Amino acid sequence: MTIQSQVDNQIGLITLHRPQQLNAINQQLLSDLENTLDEWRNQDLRVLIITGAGKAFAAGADIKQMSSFTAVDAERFARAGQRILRKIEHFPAPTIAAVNGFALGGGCELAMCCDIILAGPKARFGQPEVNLGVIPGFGGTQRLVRRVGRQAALELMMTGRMVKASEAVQIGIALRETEGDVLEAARDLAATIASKGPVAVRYVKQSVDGTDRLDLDSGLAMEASLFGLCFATEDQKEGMQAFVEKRAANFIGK
Ligand code: CO8
Repeated sequence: MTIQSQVDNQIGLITLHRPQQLNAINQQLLSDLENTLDEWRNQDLRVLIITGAGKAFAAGADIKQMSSFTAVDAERFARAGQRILRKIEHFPAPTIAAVNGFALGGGCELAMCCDIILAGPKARFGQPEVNLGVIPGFGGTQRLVRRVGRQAALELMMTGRMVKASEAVQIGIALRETEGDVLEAARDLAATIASKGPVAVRYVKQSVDGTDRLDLDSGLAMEASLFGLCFATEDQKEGMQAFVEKRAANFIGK
């Protein structure tokens, strides 16, 4: 297997696992990733964390595999990658990328599909495809612009420059740089999110995702509907009752 997956206290952890090749994303890894996402999609996960084994998060799509691609192979690979990364973006539970090292090319694109990116001290982000005579193919030209704006995205993609964690935070690729182990920080963040009302957390994501495709009035209407739906859950009753009784809420996700 090119990935390792485990679930602990309803927090799923996917570790990209081709450390000798800096977790370069090949067809097998994409397929293993898709199988796990499909399997976990309908499980009651509260958070999904993605990280990399060894010194990389993922140093991009597998250049050795791609070097012999025809145009048709390359388009197919890009489409498969985009489809699978979209599954991460649309994963029902919140997702955290714990970027432990190089997140380059397809690796940076994968991280950008997660709701929150935490950058460890050794994290390096970049879209170096132009060094190879190609462009990003797993959504980089679209998602990097949305994260950092057109100018900064163009500079990064036209020069292939790598940025350290601090600059990644400053321009908006990552949320924050962690002082110590990034996976530990991701687990702490996941535990905090997992302790909240799980249905409400999912609705927050669903509502925020609407900003990509809805005008403000439609987005507000969706928010109001989801707000109303919360009142059909046991968790809303428990959450408000617990507040009144000055105790911690015991959410069950229903
Ligand atoms: N693909 C395949 N193998 C890789 C990759 C990669 N992207 N990155 C690293 N490796 C391999 C190296 O070849 C090496 O293997 P070996 O020991 O067998 O020679 C091993 O990992 C260790 O790498 P290095 O010795 O190079 O390690 P360094 O610490 O010296 O350097 C770097 C680390 C700077 C990260 C360097 O490895 C590097 O520049 N890697 C390539 C980065 C890159 O260009 N990534 C973008 C790839 S293109 C892409 O992602 C497009 C995505 C969209 C695809 C669309 C489908 C068509």
